[in-house]
Amino acid sequence: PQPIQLKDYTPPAFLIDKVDLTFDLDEDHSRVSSRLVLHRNPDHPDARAPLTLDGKELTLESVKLDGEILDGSRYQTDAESLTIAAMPDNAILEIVTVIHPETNTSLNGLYRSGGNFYTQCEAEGFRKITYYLDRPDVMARFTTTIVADKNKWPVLLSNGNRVGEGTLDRNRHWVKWVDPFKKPAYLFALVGGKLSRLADRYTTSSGREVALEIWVEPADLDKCDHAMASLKKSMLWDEQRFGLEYDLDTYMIVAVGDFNMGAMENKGLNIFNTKYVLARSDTATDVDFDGIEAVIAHEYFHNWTGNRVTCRDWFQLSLKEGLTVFRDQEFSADMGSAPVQRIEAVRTLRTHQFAEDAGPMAHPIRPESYIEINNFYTVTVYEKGAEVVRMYQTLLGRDGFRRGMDLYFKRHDGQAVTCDDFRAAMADANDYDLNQFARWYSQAGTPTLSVRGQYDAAAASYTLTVSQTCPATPGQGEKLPMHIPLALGLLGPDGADLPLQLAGEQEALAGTRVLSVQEASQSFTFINVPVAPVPSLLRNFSAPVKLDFPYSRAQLALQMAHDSDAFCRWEAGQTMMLQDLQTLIEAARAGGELGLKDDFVSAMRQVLADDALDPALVALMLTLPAETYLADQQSEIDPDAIRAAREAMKLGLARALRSEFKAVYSRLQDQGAYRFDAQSVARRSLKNVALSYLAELDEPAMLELAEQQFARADNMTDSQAALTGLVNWAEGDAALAGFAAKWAEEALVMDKWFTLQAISRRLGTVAKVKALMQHPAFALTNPNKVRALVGAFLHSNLAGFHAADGSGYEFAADTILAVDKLNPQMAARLAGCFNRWKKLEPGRRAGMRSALERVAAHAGLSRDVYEIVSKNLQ
Ligand code: HT7
Ligand code: ZN
Repeated sequence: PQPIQLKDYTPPAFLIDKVDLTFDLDEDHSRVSSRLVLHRNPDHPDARAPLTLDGKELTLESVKLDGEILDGSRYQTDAESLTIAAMPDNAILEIVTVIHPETNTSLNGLYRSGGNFYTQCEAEGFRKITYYLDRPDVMARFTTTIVADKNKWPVLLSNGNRVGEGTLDRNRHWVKWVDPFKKPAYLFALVGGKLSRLADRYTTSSGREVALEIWVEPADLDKCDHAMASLKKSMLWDEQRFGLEYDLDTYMIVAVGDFNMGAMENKGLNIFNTKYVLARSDTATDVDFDGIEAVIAHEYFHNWTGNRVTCRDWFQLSLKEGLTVFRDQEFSADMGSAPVQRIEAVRTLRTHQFAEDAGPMAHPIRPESYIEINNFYTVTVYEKGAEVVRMYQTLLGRDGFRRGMDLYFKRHDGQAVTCDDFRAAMADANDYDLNQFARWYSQAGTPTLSVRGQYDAAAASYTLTVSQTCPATPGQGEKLPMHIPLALGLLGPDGADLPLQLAGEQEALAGTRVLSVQEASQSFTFINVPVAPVPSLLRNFSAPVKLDFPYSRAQLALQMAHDSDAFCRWEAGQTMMLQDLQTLIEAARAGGELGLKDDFVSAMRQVLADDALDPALVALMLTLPAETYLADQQSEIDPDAIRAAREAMKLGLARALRSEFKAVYSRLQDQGAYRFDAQSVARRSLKNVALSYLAELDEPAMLELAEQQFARADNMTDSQAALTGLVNWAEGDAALAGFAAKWAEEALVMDKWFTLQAISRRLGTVAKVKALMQHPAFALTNPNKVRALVGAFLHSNLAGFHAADGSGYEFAADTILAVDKLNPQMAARLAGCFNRWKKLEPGRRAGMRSALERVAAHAGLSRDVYEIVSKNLQ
């Protein structure tokens, strides 16, 4: 397959003003009739260009041009398109196709799930429904009529407003929808089936009444309240923070159990993975509740950042995704604890995006080429994209960022635009030069910011020298300096912030300030600094970079105890933890002692004893980095040494701080009835972190704590935490069996059961995962199940997947090939498990290479998997 290149972008030859669709849905096929009103695009370079419509896996029944049926000589089709060479400048084109949602396992286009019909059209699914200009810069007004059996599919939904309905012969009925807003085909949606509705209302700030509807399988109606509350909060927040109101009379959310991603922002008719809608305190954890709030907000926010203003082409994906993730992160920060949200976002970025940036799939947030666009819905485009948007706000301030957003909407409402248009709005609204900032869109790789400090006692000045480098990435050898906002403070000996005054400035400012780093190497001198300070750098993680500063252990301990910036406080603890884990990994490789350092243990003891700290922050400070993150810090990965080191640290801390953990656990144990609010979540998280340490101790009394919590828990957060502690011991077997028996009918809870075992150090083996794939609750066609069991094992169980006998690699290859036949997009996600292969020790490297080669050589491999394995083998 040939890559598609950003530099080859050309505007479409035709534009579509209006689309009328009629769907005739049935059990063994469905018929789609479309009527397109088109005109030639004056911006296209060739005024006689043919019309080429995208179409895949369609059976064409008829083509009519301006009322005349075309015979086969007037158009051409191939596997991916339909072309009409002789086209008038204005035309009405009517096309009838037959499709097979009932056998569509890709979950892309129109498909069936649990008997119902659902669509997924982003990025290029609409072409599996009918022939169309399936590209985001073609925006049209859609009308959709759905015809189906009244009993089998009583609820028929599409975008916009319902304008009519009626009955037909043969027990069939129809519903007609009109979407008044122009939209690209990727935002089209249709749902048909037996669904129940939770209804509510929202009045916008200008007084518009909006009907809110959440549609789910009838048995799930009691799990929609949190999603509805989250939706209303999101609507209010977007009005208050960005002055953005909802624009249709109805906002519908539909939940489906078979879905490739988290959710989809189709205009007026969002389709969600059930995982991001359904929650009851006994079935969903605090993390699930948080995730639902964030994803509901994310999809709602897309109505402006993505739908009203969309992307010109898929290379611009971060225009809508980076911006919308930034918006949902800001929302979550306002709903809960801002520092905790920020630290969690940084953990995600470091664990997943830094790894992507350092591997064979590294790409800038605006990629320059792709083979399969579905492979570019990545942590780089989403999470690093959000960091890039955040940097505008850090450089311009909140008000400046808002001015830029206002100008962006004023200029581009109703348009399909580029990342440069967004950057221009930010620059123009603030009269700020963002030319160098453009490199964040074109350069891949994680920059390293090396900072060195020099205190001059005689001059009472402190000079920071800041240098930046960025490693080579595939296809990009040389990198130019980036425009980096470096937020910082200076701490005095008591850990308090010193006033900050740069040379040449008249006054000192308190707290944090943002330096604009633009050169490869640059110095900043602070004056009137009374003592040698400890620099508190990259506050609130002001840029997606790696920081290198030679902190002493004492300086780290000071920051951990006193830094006014919660991120830096956490970061100091992480730095110390990583240093010691590194020492332990080396010791494990050399077969040495795996003991902990006293200063680290004391620093952690102090964190646990600090009553003034938010318990959620304490919990985060005590959470060890993921095995995969540790692997990414190694020049050569030894999975067993990493596992041994991480376990030694956990057990060492559990032993050293046994009484402290016990006290924290007892203090936080009794919390009354479950509540989902920031304070309760924080207390539960610390309690359960304490339990996770205590459960490491090989003491019956400690396991009894977990058993009691498991038996008594009235909520899934506590239940899952207790089970997690138990599964590593034989006692876990009875608990696992009880859990499965209780929750056999709850698909999302069974996902947790699969994941717990897949990542358990005791149970997470190839043999166990294979056995679990035979469990009646598992299905290879269901992405949630595949992610929960196979995905968790391949991506999150470093030592299990990298078993020395290579069985993990053979299993991965077999499963990727099996899933590829059903759902290429899912298979490509699994194939990412090979991305670190070149860094493994030689024996495992050879095993991974041969598994990769086996997949690459497989006949009929999808474009999706081909792209991942071929880039790995380059
Ligand atoms: N914009 C949505 C992306 C998405 C998607 C992409 C490819 C295939 C399936 C998909 N489902 C959803 C989700 C979002 O970012 O909001
Ligand atoms: Zn999105």
